[in-house]
Amino acid sequence: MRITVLAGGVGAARFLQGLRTAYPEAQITVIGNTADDIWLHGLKVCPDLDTVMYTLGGGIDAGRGWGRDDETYSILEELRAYDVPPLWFTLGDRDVATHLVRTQLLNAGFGLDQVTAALCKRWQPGVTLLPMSNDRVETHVVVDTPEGRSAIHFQQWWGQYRAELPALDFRFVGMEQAQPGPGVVEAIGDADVVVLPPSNPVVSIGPILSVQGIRDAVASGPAPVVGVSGIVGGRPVKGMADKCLAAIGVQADSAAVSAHYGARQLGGLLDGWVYESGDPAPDAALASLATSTLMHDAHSTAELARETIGLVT
Ligand code: FO1
Repeated sequence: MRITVLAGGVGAARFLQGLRTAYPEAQITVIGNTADDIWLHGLKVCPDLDTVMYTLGGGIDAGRGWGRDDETYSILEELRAYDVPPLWFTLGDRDVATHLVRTQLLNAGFGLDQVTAALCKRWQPGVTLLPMSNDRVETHVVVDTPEGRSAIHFQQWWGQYRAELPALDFRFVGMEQAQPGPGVVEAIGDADVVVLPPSNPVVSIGPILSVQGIRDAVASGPAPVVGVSGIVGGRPVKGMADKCLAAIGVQADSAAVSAHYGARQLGGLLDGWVYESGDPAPDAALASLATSTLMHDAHSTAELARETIGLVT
């Protein structure tokens, strides 16, 4: 079976662990969000690609869900000593090695897809990890500060302000010019099933679907499309999706998120929707499954993956 997953960071990476366990024979392709990417201190950082790569490769800091395990912060301390901003992004020493390799390869002229494949040679994630685009796209958040209205990088809004500054708008800077990365549209068209895992619908799945041609490929492709809610009891299981949904006028509940993606029968994307038992049911046009969506251990995560794929295949 060929399974293609559109992925953000932590939630998607955990779901992918379950998917790999539940379907060891499947060919899994992951289309990763790169709109969270940021250039820092001359280095290209790709948080969502790295979260997927480290998680599936066994190198993730399991407590945080991002960054390297057994991490140290000498570089960050030195940057602090030099008072070189920005200091709100926690750059770990081991993680910096990844960014150094990535940046060197990009500077040598390789595309982000090739660079990601090179990094994955070390981590062997057991999936094919494709950036949504090789072109630079960055999510910026329009906020009001005491100094006036401005657009700040998503990572600053997320990391420094903990998404507490109300987001007035999200802008995917560079999106108009961005082309899908090599293999991305093909991975959707050739899939037996396409999955929208429990990732942030606004700033993780949103940018992927906004790259020219990707939404159309998902909506008009032959494969059934199934989504998993990352909202349980009106709150995100992890992260700050509620703040992002509020900014685009979507309620933080599972049914509202499924309506945001839309049922394929009604011109949207989804054929199926998996959501937490007890949460509001989605539109009857969708095949749906109310179950336990909390991925507390390897067993429950694999079970969720099995139920998700089983709903539409
Ligand atoms: N998240 C934070 O909240 N604060 C950080 O300082 C931070 C650093 C960081 C470094 C590398 C990396 O791969 C991820 C990092 N994250 C950090 C996570 C990241 O900001 C978000 O979780 C994702 O971009 C949202 O999907």
